[in-house]
Amino acid sequence: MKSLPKIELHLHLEGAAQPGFVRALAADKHVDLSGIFDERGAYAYDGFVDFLRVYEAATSVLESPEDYARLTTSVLEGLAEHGVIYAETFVSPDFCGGGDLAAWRDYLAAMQEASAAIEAQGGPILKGIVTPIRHFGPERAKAPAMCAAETAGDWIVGFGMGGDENRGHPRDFTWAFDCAREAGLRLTNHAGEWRGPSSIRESIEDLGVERIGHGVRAIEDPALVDYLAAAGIVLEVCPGSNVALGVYPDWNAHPIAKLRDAGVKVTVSTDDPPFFHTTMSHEYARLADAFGWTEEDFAALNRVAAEAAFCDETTRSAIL
Ligand code: ES4
Ligand code: ZN
Repeated sequence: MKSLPKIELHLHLEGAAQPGFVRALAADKHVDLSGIFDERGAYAYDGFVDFLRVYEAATSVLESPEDYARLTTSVLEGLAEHGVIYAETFVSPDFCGGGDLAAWRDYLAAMQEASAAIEAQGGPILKGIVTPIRHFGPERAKAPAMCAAETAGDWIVGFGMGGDENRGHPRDFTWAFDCAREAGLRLTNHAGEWRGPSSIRESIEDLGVERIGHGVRAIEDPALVDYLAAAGIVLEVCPGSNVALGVYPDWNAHPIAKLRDAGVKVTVSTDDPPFFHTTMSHEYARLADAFGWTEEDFAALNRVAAEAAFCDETTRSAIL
């Protein structure tokens, strides 16, 4: 599975930091992060809201553009080991400079340089999606939207909200999404993971997104499944994340195969791989076990992902 070429569209940059990477930074800075690891050194959390807390604690040791450059390099080296040729990563000005545009530009330059260096060596291509954090509230989503609008271009290609889906409604964030759209950014939103079909419908109707982060609970509404298929809305499905966080009890119960077979454009990603003890090769292997997917299925999956990628056409033709 490792050698098959793979495209992933839903990867949180800090969420891809290996525990060892975070522990090394914490040791350098004399920060005590022992509370977020278990006895074997893995991230330890209890459920989604606690996951977000541990995630933010781990992120707290990433304090400078240099730290993000090191993180970007380390993440891309890990992706290369699993055959990933192209990835889109969620990055937040909330974590990179606290929403300040000048600071964000420095963080962005560091990530972009690290990514260009890896790409120049024949490694994976990386693009960024600016993410506001839903549980920080609609007011705090405005700064990331303005940072995104100001830095939209070859590397920042999209805008997509993460965080706690149970807080508020997509429509609370229309200002931020309108700002990003007007700057030419492509849009996605986390929906249909912790809330049901209405959350997906609201993301499409109220925010105008063309992709949905997760979206798997569309399966609870057959009319919505038909609509997603007809409209060509793309789902960034993260099955290992869903199983690890208990959205579904096991891989066999996951709806990805049913969604695909109903004509919905599904793609596969890892979300926050070390938190969920997964990699892209692991996702492919579990999909092969659970649903009998073959190399042909994975090639088709990657074509859908390449078509749905937010990059420009030159990059798309390089990954198709
Ligand atoms: C998330 Cl804000 C954030 N970070 C990482 N993973 C996530 N999943 C949902 N929101
Ligand atoms: Zn996510």
